[in-house]
Amino acid sequence: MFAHPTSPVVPGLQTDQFQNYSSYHARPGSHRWKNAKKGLQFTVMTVGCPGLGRTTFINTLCEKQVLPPPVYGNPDQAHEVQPMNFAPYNVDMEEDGIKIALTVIDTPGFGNGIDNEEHFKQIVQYIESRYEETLAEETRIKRNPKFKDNRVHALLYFITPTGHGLRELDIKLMKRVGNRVNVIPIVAKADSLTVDELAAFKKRVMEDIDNFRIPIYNFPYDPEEDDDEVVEESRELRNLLPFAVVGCDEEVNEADGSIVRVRTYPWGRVEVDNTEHCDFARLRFMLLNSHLSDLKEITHDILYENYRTEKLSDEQTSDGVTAEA
Ligand SMILES: Nc1nc2c(ncn2[C@@H]2O[C@H](COP(=O)(O)OP(=O)(O)OP(=O)(O)O)[C@@H](O)[C@H]2O)c(=O)[nH]1
Ligand SMILES: [Mg+2]
Repeated sequence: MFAHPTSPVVPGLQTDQFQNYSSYHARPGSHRWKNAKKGLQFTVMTVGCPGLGRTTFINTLCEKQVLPPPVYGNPDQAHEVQPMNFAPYNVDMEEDGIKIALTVIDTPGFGNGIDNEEHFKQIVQYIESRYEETLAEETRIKRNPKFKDNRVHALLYFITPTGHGLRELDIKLMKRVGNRVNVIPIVAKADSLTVDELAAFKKRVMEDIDNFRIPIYNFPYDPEEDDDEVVEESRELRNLLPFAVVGCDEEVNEADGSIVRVRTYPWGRVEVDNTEHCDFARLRFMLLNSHLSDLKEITHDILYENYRTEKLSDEQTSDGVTAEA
């Protein structure tokens, strides 16, 4: 099992270390890409309460409009609670010359009820059903060479920027799924908070994660085994958790010919790829570049392996009971 964050941190907006990531188009190569030549299947699930900016985030992440803008329905039906559903989107991307077959699974309707127990169950079931497919494939005598690995490698959990800390819903969901998937907590609509409020909010969220023993993906590293560069990078990323994100609503052509992705306000703008403004660029880089392989490996070697062991030992136990009866 991967560890909980060892110590709560006060991340704030760290401006100096991350200049490398601030450019929208220039992203440096990574030591983790050595074997990734053919293109990689990578699946991310986005979960968060309605209206927290998931659709906007997905489009910002993929650098194109993957999801259509929301269609607001008839106001007479606005009170009707829509059931949660799983909406997968496939996007072919290329990062540093590496092809990625990205699948984003959005979960519209999550958290819109008074009791969301059913939603927690459905999300766990969805993740487990993907493990089940892999297990069934592994146990076939003749494997399908075209088998697609549909396992969810990371779950981005959108935290409401209340300023107070985690809510019961956040704690419950992350605890329920944390031993099945790499949970990456993010502060949605981080522009709703001032710099100081955001730093305090991040600190509170990490304290809650620690106190409630919520298993999240906390950039595990081994100081003995890993290169100094990896250790340093992992520490920095851990200190940024939960990532503060802002979704882009406009692309602006600058006088020097560059394109800047922004969210505009009457008084100014937030540049979503600027690490001095939010953590989006750092999150994107780690997700689709530096830590993609790590997320896949942890999914396969630890999370799936635990599922497989539990499943097979449950089956053995029930066989034993049947045999004895
Ligand atoms: N201030 C701010 N507004 C945002 C941000 N991201 C999205 N929005 C706005 O929030 C509203 C909802 O955004 P969506 O991306 O549709 O949110 P969603 O989570 O997909 O919503 P549902 O699918 O309806 O649950 C839109 O008006 C967006 O423009 C952000 O980072 N900051
Ligand atoms: Mg949406």
